[in-house]
Amino acid sequence: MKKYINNKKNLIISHIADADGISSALIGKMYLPDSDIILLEINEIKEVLMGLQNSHYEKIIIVDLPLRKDVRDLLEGKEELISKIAHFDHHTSDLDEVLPSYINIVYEREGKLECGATLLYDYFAKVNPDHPLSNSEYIKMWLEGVRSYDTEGPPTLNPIGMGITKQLELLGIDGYMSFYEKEIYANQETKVSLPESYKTFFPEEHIAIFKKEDEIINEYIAKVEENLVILPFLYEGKEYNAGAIISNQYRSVVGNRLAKKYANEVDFMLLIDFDRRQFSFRGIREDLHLGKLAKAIHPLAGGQAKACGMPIDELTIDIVKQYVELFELQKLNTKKVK
Ligand SMILES: [Mn+2]
Repeated sequence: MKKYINNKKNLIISHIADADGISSALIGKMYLPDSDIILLEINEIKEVLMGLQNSHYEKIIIVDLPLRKDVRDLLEGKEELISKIAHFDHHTSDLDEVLPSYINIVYEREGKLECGATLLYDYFAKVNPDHPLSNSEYIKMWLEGVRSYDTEGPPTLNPIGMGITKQLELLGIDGYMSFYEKEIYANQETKVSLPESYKTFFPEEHIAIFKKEDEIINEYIAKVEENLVILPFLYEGKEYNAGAIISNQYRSVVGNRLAKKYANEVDFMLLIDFDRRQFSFRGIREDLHLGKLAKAIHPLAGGQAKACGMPIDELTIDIVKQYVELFELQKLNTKKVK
């Protein structure tokens, strides 16, 4: 969790885990400068909201974060707190449930998948049509990159999205926010659509580092791949094979790349991240909704069809145990062969 608290009038709560959440926080801050910011993981929302009863905040914007059942239960009856909340989310895993009216999930519009940052920007641009940011072609292009990466997996279509995610890793959260804040103001007057080119959008020195980073990622993937274990999962009466690995970096790239590589052997990839105490599911199959599969295992799981997560806790620790057992077995067998 990362907090920027300065006794401001409003509060923006967003997702710490990726470029969508961080970009959303920046959009919020640029339209509502009088705001504190909290960036957090999905399982930290409850704790933060508990501390916000009777707070001085006038408006609480919650973006790119699903408000799962435990959070909704906590909010039940707390009308004053609820009345301050403006929620913008695109995660689909709770859509089968009966949701209270303060929950605002839009995952698709006009055939396009939305992300947290596009939803928040469209809202602010609509409410403030004359605001200079509302007509910024630069912002639209930047957010199209964020959207593409957040919702469409590794963007074959939008190289800007891929670069943005690398930039976030490169600059860190504060560096990313101050870089885009500066760029947005510098490009405010640009009225024509900039060319959607990787080369003109990013500073040259960033591109050079991205290339180096690509090499590092390739090495990283080759290393974690050695720990791949096939774990069976039962879901709706069918058995699915997960390609399980321990990995705490580059999770979307690692997950997607290995899901493609092992498409014949596994139905999806399962990344075990001990640092974040999270499992990440990544897949490429069209006929398997990983968000729903994960939800059948843990009520606090969630996400989309091809990318989702769930906590590592007492409900799911057996998966880790099973991974370790199979991993040891596999190691033993490889030794025997040798
Ligand atoms: Mn998102």
